[in-house]
Amino acid sequence: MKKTVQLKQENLPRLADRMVVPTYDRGTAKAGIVHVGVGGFHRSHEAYYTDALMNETGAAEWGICGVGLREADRKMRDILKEQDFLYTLLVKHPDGKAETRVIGSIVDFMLSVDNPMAVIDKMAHEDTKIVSLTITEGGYNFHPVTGEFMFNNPDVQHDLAHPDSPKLVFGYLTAALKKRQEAGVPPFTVQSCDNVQHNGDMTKKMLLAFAREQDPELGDWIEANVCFPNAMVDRITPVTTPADIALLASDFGVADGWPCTCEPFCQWVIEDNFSNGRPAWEKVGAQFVPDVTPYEKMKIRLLNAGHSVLGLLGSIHGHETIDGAVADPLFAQYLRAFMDREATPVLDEVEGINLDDYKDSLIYRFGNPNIKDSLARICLESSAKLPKFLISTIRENLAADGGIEFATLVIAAWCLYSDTGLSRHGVELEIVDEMKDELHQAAAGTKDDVLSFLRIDPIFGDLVENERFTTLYTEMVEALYADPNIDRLMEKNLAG
Ligand code: CS2
Repeated sequence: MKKTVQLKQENLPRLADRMVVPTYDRGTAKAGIVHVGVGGFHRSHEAYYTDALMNETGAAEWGICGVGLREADRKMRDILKEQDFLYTLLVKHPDGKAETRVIGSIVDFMLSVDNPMAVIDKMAHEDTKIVSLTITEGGYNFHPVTGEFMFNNPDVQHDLAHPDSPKLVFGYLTAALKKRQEAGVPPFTVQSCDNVQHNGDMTKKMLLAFAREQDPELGDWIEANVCFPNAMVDRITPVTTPADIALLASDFGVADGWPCTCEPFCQWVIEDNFSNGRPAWEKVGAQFVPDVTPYEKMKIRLLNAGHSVLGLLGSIHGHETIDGAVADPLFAQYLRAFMDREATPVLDEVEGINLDDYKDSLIYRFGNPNIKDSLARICLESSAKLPKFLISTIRENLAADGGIEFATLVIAAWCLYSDTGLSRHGVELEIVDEMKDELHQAAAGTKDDVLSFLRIDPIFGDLVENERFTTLYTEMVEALYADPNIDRLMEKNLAG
């Protein structure tokens, strides 16, 4: 048994016989990318691609400086800092094999809460060519129905009043771009890596709304000079567990305080639209295409929505993980029927992709028994996810007279879930959502007003006025409240 070695730069040579380690010179790597929102997904995806590229070509100008905008980011920053920002990526295959590699592309990590100006200066530095984002679906601050920037968010008001110490990403981007404009430094690209359709266009629209409110001329300069590539991002990345940390120590002899686990599959389809250069990520598997629209819609409406279908129905049933849910034939059948009958009819063609094969591959990926992606993670922040993943499909099917039964049951289940916070067996569910109280209150009103949950305007908008939808929802929510046996209602949809 090998002695356990602490993950650190100076120990990399000792670790090289146990796993793949960076071969490039991290000491001289510049941070060409500043990334806001270093969580599991960034670490399994963009940081992974960038590390692979640095290994392949050196690419010393494309290191990553992580930025955390929340106090909650301190824990990861502290742990990563202790290990020179290195971490292990643990790629888990369905057959039980685990591949490990040490990722070295993150070369620094700053917390804006400690020093907002330092973060603005870092973004404004001429070495920074790209500011990339994983700020979650909710971070874009747009109204799901109107698509407009929400100025009534108190943090936005704070940022407009305090341009030197903002709280939100738009305040940072605006302040940094202003400095670059004043100093005559070319602007960075703003690259969204979140599951939002047209994520680049959406980021641009939101940033322009905010920047124009602060300084209309700067807004014009941003519009004319800054690129916002759209992208489709994909890699299932469950929450790191103590078992992952223990496995690395026992099987590989590595002490890593916060490794990252993920599935083998990985995809990144990006529009080649950058203001100030970019890494040659195509050398390590990313695809550059002229228009990413069909890819992103396909991924969000099938994979992410499929996750939400399993997540909410599965939570009420009492399943705990995605692989557990798809191993249940009723859930597997329901998922496929949702994809085939409701999600697919409103998708566009994707050149070179056979949608049936894509759906088969999703079910295979979801079934990976070593990923153990928890339904609690999937249901996290459903209020930000469902409008983008699922409710858009309902809207488009209502407009096209398509089927809505499979998706509507998920909304009814979400209401019960938000109201009782219990599975059908009375087991307490872990609900984490920025709108948790509002969701709970609205759901609890169901007994007096059956449409109470649908009256949450920033989620459902005018859907509450659509009779076809509300009639079906009413039937389903009444049936669920009478008997939370979700399986019976799933079977009914499948039979219908
Ligand atoms: C998941 C995503 O958050 C969710 O609900 O659907 O995190 C999903 O695992 C990734 O987008 C996969 O690429």
